[in-house]
Amino acid sequence: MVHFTAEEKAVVTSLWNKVNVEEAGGEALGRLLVVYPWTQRFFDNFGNLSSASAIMGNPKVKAHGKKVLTSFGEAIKNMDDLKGAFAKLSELHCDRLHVDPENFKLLGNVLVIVLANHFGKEFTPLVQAAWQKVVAGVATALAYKYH
Ligand code: HEG
Repeated sequence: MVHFTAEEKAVVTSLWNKVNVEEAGGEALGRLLVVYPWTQRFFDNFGNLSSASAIMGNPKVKAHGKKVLTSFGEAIKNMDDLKGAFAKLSELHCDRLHVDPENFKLLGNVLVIVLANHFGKEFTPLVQAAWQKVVAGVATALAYKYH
């Protein structure tokens, strides 16, 4: 499992404290659905996903993106035990939702791009490196209960 240095924890936490989970969550989930359109199959009850602008403006996408990113915040509080923090959600995504765990990696990388867009120069290579570890750790933790 990934290990985070004190410095990595500090840069990750300090950026996270400035993230608007509603805005960034909607943007990350929306971009996932636009860039990797096959991910739309999990959200067939979300209404109009017929174009990039429909997806980015869809209130259900925004609401679910907020939910996902709020839950992602648990990672920031539990960087020493991502597996424990996401054990229940891993079971849910495997047993009930049947989400292919490859999608967790895709969402993580989209989230990094959203953060890079938002924070610009503040998102230095070192900050990015720490965040890539977080999103990879969350993807591994969410896949852990798959069988
Ligand atoms: Mg998942 C539900 C978190 C990636 C598809 N996701 C949920 C819920 C949470 C969550 C907290 C609500 C659980 C509940 O109702 O008890 N999701 C979560 C995280 C991440 C993630 C933290 C990755 C960082 N999810 C993810 C991806 C997909 C997906 C990549 C599909 C491409 N999630 C999914 C679906 C639902 C949830 C289909 C159920 C949505 C609903 O119908 O309410």
